[in-house]
Order: sequence, then C-alpha cells, then structure tokens
Amino acid sequence: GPAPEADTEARAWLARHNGDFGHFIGGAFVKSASAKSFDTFEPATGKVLAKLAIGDQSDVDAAVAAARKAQGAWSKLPGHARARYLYALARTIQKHGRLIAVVEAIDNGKPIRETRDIDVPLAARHFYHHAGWAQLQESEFADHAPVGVVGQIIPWNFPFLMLAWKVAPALALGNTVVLKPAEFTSLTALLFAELAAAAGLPPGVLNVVTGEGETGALIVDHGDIDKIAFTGSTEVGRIIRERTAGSGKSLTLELGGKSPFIVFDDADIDGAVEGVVDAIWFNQGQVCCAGSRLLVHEGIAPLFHKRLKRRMQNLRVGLPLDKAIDMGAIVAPVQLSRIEKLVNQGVSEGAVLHQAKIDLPKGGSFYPPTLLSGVQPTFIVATEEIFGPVVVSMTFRTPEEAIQLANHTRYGLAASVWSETIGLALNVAAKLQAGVVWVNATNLFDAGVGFGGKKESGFGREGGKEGAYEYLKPKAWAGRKPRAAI
Ligand code: TXE
Repeated sequence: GPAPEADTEARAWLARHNGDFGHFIGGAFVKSASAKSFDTFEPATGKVLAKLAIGDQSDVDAAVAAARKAQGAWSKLPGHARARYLYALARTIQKHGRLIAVVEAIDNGKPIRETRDIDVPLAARHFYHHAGWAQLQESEFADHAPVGVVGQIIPWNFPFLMLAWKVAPALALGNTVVLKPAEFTSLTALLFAELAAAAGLPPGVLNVVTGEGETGALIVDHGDIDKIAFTGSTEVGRIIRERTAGSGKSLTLELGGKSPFIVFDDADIDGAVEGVVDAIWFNQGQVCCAGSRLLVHEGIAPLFHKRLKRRMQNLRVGLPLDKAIDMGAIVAPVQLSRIEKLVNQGVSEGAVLHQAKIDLPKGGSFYPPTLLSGVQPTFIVATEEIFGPVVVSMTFRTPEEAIQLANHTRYGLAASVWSETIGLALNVAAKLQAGVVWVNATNLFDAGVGFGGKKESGFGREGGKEGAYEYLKPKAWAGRKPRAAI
C-alpha cells in the first residue's frame, strides 16, 4: 500500500492555502470577485480536497487585463531572454516534480507511477523543447509576430501535461495566457502558477482562472482575447467554434476520438496484447487518443481475446498513491456512471462483456478493465467515445476491410497498426484517416512532433514547429529585406 507519509508535502501545500484558492491573476492569488465557489473531490475516496473559486465576468476581465498589460513587454523580449524563462520553468517542474506528481495523482485519481514517470517528465520536456523555439525565434520566425493574449481551456484527463502543451508554446512565442483548468482537476494549474511566479515569471504572463463551463464560455466570448486553444469534448468544441466564428479570434481544437487498434494475423501477439493494455487501460482509458476500438484479424481473434483476458485479470486497480497499481480511480462519479451506462448499452445491443474479477477499493469511483467482444460497427459502443477502461472488439478478414472499419468513425485522432510485415503495416497506415498512426506501438508522444486531429477530432497541432506556428501570425509587412538590385 501507499507509504503513509507519501502525500505530506501535498497536504501541507493544501493546508498553506487553507484548502481555499482564489484565482491566480497578475502574479498572485486573488480572491474571486464572484465570492462563489465549488468543492473539488478526491476521486479515490470521494472526500473534499479543496474549495475552488468560480470565475465570473469581472474575474475574467481582470485576468485578461493582466495578460494584456504583460503582453507588450513579454513579446518585445529577445527570443534568448524568453528562452531563459522557459528553461527556468522546465527546471522548476523537475525540482518540484514529486509534489506536482502527488497533487496530480490525488486530484485526478491516476496512478502516481504515471504522474511521476510520464505526466511530469513529459511536461518538463515540453518546456525545454519550447525554450529552443524561443531561442530561435528571430531566425526561424522572422516574418511572424505573436498572436497576443491567448485563452486556453483544458480537460481533466492530463491536467498538468495539457497545461504544458498549451502554456509552453504560447509563452515561448511571445504570447500571454489566461488559462482555465477543468473543474475536476484545477490543483496542479494553481500549483504551477505559484511555482512559475517563484521562478521569476513576470506577473500577468500566466493567469489561471478556475471555474466550470460558464467561466470557460466567458473566456471564449471575451472581446480582448486574440486566440482560443481548447482541448475537451467534441460537443463543447463545436460550441466554441460557433461562438468564435466571425469574432476575429484564432482557434485550435483538440477533441475526442475513437481510435482503431488494428492487429493482423502475423502480429507479435504478446506485443500487441501489451499494446492494448497501454492503449486502453493507461490512465483508466481517459485518453483522447486511446486505442478504444480493437480490430483483430478473424483468424487470431479467439487466441488474442484469450490472452487479452488473461492479461486483464492480472492488472491491479487501486489507490493512486500505491506504486504497485496499474489503474487508479475514474475522475468523477458522473464519468463513472457515463461508462456504466454505455457498457450496459453495449451489452443490450448484443456485445459480450468480459471484466476482470478484481476487488475494487471502496468509497471512490473505480471501474475494472473491460473488454466488449462481438461488437458490430453500428453499435453505440463502437461509435461513441466511452472515455473509460473499456475496449470494444471487432474482427476483419482483409486489409481493405480493416481500413474501412478503422475509418468508419467521425473521429480521426490516432490509430495503431500491428503486423510483422512492415510493408503491409505502412501501406495500411498511409490509408488511415488519423492525425497520428503508430506502427507496432501506441501512445507515443514527443514535444518535437505535432499532435492533433482530423475530422471531428479537431484541427491545429500541438508540439514541434507546426505547433509553434499556432501561436504566431504572419507580419503584415511580410518579409525579409529585398535583395539589392545588381
Ligand atoms: O468535457 P468538457 P467533460 C470527452 C469525454 C468525456 C466527455 C465529457 O468523452 O466523457 O468529453 O467530459 C470547459 N465554453 N472528453 O464534460 O465539458 C470545461 O470547464 C467553454 C474528451 O469534462 O468538454 C473544461 O475546462 N469552456 C477530451 C473543458 O471545457 C467550456 C477530454 C473540457 O470540458 C464550456 C475531456 C463552454 N461552453 C473530455 N463547457 C479529450 N479529447 O481529451 C465546458 N467547458
């Protein structure tokens, strides 16, 4: 079990704030003008963790004004000077990595092993990478200017990593930020704002306003914001697209997915089984690019399902701070009931339910690893994003059929292809409608590679040079010095 003292530092941090946070505006915590608040819960126990402020119009106005005030000087810094700030933020994440990892695990419910080894290191890497782009700003982006003040709205599945994906490129390229974390998981954003200020980030460059969807909508509608960057549900993404249309704001959207995981009959079976574990049971399946639709060649389906069920039975579901667990808690009771409802729907449509027989911890929101086999492409569980530890399985006979099934979705975020015949895998990969295709692998991310979707999974890229351009606009005077006439 978890060491009893594992969360001492995190509890001390919460206690220092009396479990009551305002917004972080202009370099300091400020009380919310609204005086309205809501409680944030620990998913593994259902206990209240802290009280969070609900940002209203005057809070959002104050945050936008602070960001606007800071933006001129921030954008005028030479690239190498902004790079120094980004390096400092990366080092601060590493220095306080343990505290961030523990707060994230408690607040989200995900295993400490993941926050410690994945979320926090990838976030630090993201700041290091973007320090590089800041450093190169004058040479690589000479004919581009920062967008200005950016409103960023992020989800609860990777609260800290999604903050890094949003904040690092924005700041690196000379923008300032008003960030709204998801209501279930706001703590690491508040912690980071505090750590960033202590690391010397100038006031107003990064502002955090907490709240629910209504606060997000105030940011989306704000007249002095130049760009909105959103990661979350396809439904809310659609609303944001409508509301920003014609407003002059730039927009990037990273939305849902129902990504195919294709296993050919010549695949390394054990490797592919481990791939499924990573694709759908990592982060309790609450991953936008989760390999949630398993497409297995008919000839190996019985064997593959048998091995997968055996592996599933060996997964450990437990308390987030226990280093021996594979899966933690589902983020909130409302998400848990959504998963239960969809699984029941799948069963009533005719799918066969396989669930690991595991003792789940009592008192929190837990769900066992789940496989639904015998699924047909028309089933709701085959088309709707479940966003939980549930993989649905279908079979195919030919590569053409696999491609057709894989692309039979309104989404297009990611895909994974497993075959020992590299020519086959690459041919299939080229025909998949997805922002990223992994071959004999899944869930690989790198700060240097743009991540983003096709179709209803959204548009825009995060990471790499293409991600940097999302926070820049071409300068009106377009250009370099004309060559002297000879
Ligand atoms: O997402 P929302 P929810 C999917 C997943 C999940 C479902 C519901 O299927 O089950 O969405 O999750 C803010 N204007 N994904 O309801 O509502 C909100 O406060 C502006 C996939 O939590 O999209 C939060 O900060 N902002 C996904 C953020 O939007 C608004 C990750 C995301 O919340 C708003 C999360 C509004 N009108 C959920 N309404 C992925 N692709 O990674 C809400 N928000």
